[in-house]
Amino acid sequence: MKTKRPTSPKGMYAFFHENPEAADKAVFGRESYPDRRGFLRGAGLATMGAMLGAAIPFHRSMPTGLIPTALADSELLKGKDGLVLLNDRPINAETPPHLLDSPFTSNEHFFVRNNGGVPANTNAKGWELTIDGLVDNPLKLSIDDLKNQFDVVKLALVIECAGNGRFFFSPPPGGNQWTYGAVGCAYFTGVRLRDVLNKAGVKKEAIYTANEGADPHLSGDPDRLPISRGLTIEKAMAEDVMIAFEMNDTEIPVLNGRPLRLVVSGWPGSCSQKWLTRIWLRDVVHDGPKMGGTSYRVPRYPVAPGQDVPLEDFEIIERLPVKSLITNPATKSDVSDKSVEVRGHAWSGDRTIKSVEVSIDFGASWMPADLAAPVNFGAWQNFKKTLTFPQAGYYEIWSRATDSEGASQPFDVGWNPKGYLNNAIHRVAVNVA
Ligand SMILES: Nc1nc2c(c(=O)[nH]1)N[C@H]1C(S)=C(S)[C@@H](COP(=O)(O)O)O[C@H]1N2
Ligand SMILES: [Mo]
Repeated sequence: MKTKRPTSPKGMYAFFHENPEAADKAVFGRESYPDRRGFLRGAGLATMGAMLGAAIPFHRSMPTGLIPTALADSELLKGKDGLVLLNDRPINAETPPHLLDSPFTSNEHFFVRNNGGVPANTNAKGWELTIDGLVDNPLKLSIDDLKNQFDVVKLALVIECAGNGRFFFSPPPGGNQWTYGAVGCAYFTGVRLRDVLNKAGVKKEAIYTANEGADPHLSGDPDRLPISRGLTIEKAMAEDVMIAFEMNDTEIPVLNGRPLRLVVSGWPGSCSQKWLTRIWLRDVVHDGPKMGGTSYRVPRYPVAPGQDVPLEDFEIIERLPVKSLITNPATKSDVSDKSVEVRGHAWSGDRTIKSVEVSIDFGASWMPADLAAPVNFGAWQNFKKTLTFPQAGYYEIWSRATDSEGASQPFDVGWNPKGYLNNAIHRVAVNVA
């Protein structure tokens, strides 16, 4: 009997979780033996070994449903390096903090958050962007038109998923269990959204954009969009909001939206529509997929962990809060010297960072770190500080950023139903020898 990968909207991760035996059958072409459940033997093991290009000496201890990391990475995360796969359908993968240590994020290390599939055609040639709705002159623009008709700018911009840090909320909200690495700051080259909107002539009644991309819905229904988010006109006109066609001076990786995407620094990453095909100007708050319900929305008042909140009490997330990330040393690493250079980045939506402080005594005292100015508005700011430890032992290095409005990171963050906006102080554990 022929078995194949399931075509349900669920990925292998969800499938294995719910029904490991059926999942084994789908992947390895046979059922697990009832008495040897979880042990891969015979043809299944040989097939997997062939796919990996090597025998698996410890196959007896491989749990049912375990997808070898090497397979998952090579198949799904082409062009990416060292990311941790959180889901395969849709593809979601985050960057371990120590791989974000360079001042800006490389294409290989930039995280991936998809709500649907990846478009089959991502060729720049023939790509068309439509600007329509409440504009005086609807536009259809090729990527060459964008390059030829508007000022081309290059800016370092942060994209962060609003669910970054969801893993740490309790009770655990559903969704991708992002820890720290659903964030990156890369150089994007493109044109300012406001220049394009000004050329189209935004009518006075327009209050919101509706952004659309070419990615298919996981159901396969061509009439459904996996996600279509929008921006207030005010944010759409900000100087750092960009329609980008290059990332770090080369093509945008397919998984990050080749050949054209929005980059909306400081607001939820979901606003940065990938595979961008249309910007539609509307006189209502956009109501596309993932604009309503609990998607990218939080209660407008503090709630208790696990509390039920009526939908009408949710509001759309706009700017993201002040945050910092330690990228060196890696957590749980050994520090052999009594001193170490702490490095990291800090950012705050629509604001700049005024200071970053670090602590090695659980926040009893704080030391200012050296903080670089942003290379442009919308970029994160790098910080560093050489720390000396008084004696050997277990330490935590904490970082806390304060922004231009005086907001700083809390130790504990209020819970919300979907686990958004976790901007708690970053804590890294080290053993000083
Ligand atoms: N077309 C499209 N754009 C999208 C998404 C998507 O699923 N489809 N995901 C959004 C979300 S939720 C985030 S956090 C960012 C992530 O950008 P990245 O995958 O390049 O890191 O893309 C946004 N743009
Ligand atoms: Mo996101």
